[in-house]
Amino acid sequence: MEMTLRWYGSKFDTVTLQQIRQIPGVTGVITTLYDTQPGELWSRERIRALKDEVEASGLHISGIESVNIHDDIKTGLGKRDEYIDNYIKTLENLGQEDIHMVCYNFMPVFDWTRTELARVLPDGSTALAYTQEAVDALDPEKMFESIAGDMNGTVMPGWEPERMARVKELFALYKDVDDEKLFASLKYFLEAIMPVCNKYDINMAIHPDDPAWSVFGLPRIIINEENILRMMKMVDDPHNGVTFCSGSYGTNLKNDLPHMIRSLKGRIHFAHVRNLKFHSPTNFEEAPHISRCGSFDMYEIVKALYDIGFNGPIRPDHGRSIWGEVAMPGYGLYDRALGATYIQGLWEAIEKSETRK
Ligand SMILES: [Mn+2]
Repeated sequence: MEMTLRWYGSKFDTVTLQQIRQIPGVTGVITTLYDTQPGELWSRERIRALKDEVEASGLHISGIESVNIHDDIKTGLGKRDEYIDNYIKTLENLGQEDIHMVCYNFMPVFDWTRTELARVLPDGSTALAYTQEAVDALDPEKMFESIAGDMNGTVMPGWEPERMARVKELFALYKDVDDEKLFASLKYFLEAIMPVCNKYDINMAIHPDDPAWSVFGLPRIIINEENILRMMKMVDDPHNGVTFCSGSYGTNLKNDLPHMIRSLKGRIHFAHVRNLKFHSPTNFEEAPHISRCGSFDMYEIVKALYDIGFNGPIRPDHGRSIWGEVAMPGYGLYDRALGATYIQGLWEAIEKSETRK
């Protein structure tokens, strides 16, 4: 595995490449062209400039999170072929710049969903949190307004104001889209991009839906082992793989995370490792990474990744806001840096106990 950190680019991130470079063991960043819109073609020049900037700091680009998918591709409507064509050209440009891992998601309308961006924990830190009761009480069109005030002046991925201004229109677009239709659209998309992925050895890593169930009546398919194995089988190519995000699959306590990791051997191209603390099955917050602070056995999760020979980029996921840092919720420096060293500690212990027998 390679330890990485997500970075949104110097124009958008409060964390600098120089700071990331000083986190022990972190050698790469997972980044994106944050100001591009879904469906837009990424030029080779812009990718090259981003790469040069990252490399000047002594780091490198370990993968892209994300190249977002246009809604026409997800719904199978409108200009989907044109947008897929742009996606293929973007992958080609990334491949030519020696970038070989692309994370994306296939969630309708809303990206990940939280109901609080700054729940105060007993130690005084704040964390992102979710309660189903709060979602059920909310008009989906008001979802954006209800959290916009907590973004610390940043723009959060999936919650761009331009997108949220169209939320009514987006709901109408997905009116006739159910799970089967979404699976069919995903298959169509994957079949179209696999040739370019094979040509440039680009691993596609779909991010799970978060939370891993339907919200506001919208279909969600990347939620459990059964569905993800269906997806692997329907386009059976090693480049069609997943981002294993423990915090997203883990929102559903029925998901056995270490078991899922083992069943996806060879198809996990990227790992997000984080912990959640549950107060009830539908009320949880994003806990510090270490096992004792949350509900997951992080040792078992990292051990499963080790056991399947996972060798892709791994990153700590959302962190709490601690030590007075003001940053994009979930994406401050300090708690993620603690997560990165903790995960590496687990990995070293597992590796040594396995190889010194
Ligand atoms: Mn994730």
